[in-house]
Amino acid sequence: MKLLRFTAINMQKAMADIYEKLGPDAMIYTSRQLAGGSVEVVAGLPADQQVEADSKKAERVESPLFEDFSAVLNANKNAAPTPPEMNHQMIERLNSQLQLMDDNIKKLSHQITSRPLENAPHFDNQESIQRSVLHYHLNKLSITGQFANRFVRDFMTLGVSTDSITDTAIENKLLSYIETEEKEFIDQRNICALIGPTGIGKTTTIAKLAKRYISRYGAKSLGFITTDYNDVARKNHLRYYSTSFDVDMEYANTESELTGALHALKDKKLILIDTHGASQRDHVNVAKLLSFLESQGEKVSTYLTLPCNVQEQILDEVARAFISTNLRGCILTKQDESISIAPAVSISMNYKMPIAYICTGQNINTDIEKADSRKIIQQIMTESAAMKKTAEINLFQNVDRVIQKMQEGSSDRQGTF
Ligand SMILES: Nc1nc2c(ncn2[C@@H]2O[C@H](COP(=O)(O)OP(=O)(O)OP(=O)(O)O)[C@@H](O)[C@H]2O)c(=O)[nH]1
Ligand SMILES: [Mg+2]
Repeated sequence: MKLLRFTAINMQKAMADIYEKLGPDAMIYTSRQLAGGSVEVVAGLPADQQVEADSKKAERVESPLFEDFSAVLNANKNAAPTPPEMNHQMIERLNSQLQLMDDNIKKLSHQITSRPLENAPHFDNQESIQRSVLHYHLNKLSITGQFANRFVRDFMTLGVSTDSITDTAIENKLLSYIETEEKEFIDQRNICALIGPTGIGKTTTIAKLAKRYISRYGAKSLGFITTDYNDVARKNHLRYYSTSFDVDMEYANTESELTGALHALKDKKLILIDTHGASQRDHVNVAKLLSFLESQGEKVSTYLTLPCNVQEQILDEVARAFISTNLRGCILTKQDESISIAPAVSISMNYKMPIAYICTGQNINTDIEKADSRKIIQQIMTESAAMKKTAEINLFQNVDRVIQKMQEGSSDRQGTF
């Protein structure tokens, strides 16, 4: 067999040269990078094929190792034994290289095992399994965000076994996080403002709260304040409710106007303040609104309105933006338009905002209820079961579709035979 050495600027070029010179049966014996970036490849053809050396692109291998090796191969067509001294040299070299590699591997593995990796999580296998099981259970309940991490951290400190991580254990633990208001705020002397982004149901909820209040105490001791000056000129829904419920209403857009409005309504038992919606990303407007409400000191309690039909990350943004010294809790709206209330409930738990009410539709007479922790948990569980069912139905429908397609395909093929 003739061995040829090819040098080229890169491996692709070398391969092209080899292919051109030796054809598709070429066999590569060695390749190496040369100083300067070019490559050297030693290739040849099986002994029964002829090679014409091209001095430009390829040259006979001069190195003793390959000369001898080539000679050995040539002389060795019928598997004759290699010359013993050459064989010995090669084996010696290979052995010493293997020994060197073995030593290096040992050194590396010692370095890895003897030094703790920086920032590596330090929990044993059992603990990481428990964390995964907990996240799996929470995920089924649509609890996935920051609250899920907090829950898992807290749960792990109880030192439970993997077997004791059951739906019931999680349900009980969740129950200890959900805060709801013990007494309805409309049943006490109060000045409450609803805050949050636009279109999330603040005005509608105020109408619902007013209806609830009036059915218990009448309209006389109830007052409204609206901050929405722009809306007054067009069509203010609160003005409409104030007229139709016969509730006194004031406008306030500055701190001094708010002081005046509160003074005008000082004899009312409950004052509900409807604020204009401000995007959670409009920090200037939100800050203005919050300091406007905080200007009255402790007098005004604010409730963040959180729609249930919005992603948890967005609700998290909303909660972060609207946190203020006056924040007493939250009201969940649009539950009827959500798949699960878990994201909104998670935000309330994460930011420690007791849930006061849950709104379940557009009907101002019926679609509001006082929040109840047990009911909330039950609802999260029911929604999770419903989601599982829907997922199963979808899966079966998809399987049916695939089977149908396969049957159609096989009957098509039968038709062509
Ligand atoms: N399905 C459903 N719709 C609701 C609910 N609450 C409010 N809505 C509807 O949501 C829309 C917006 O409600 P608004 O009360 O005007 O919202 P807002 O927060 O006052 O909006 P801005 O004043 O523009 O900031 C209206 O069509 C309401 O009928 C609810 O619980 N469920
Ligand atoms: Mg409104």
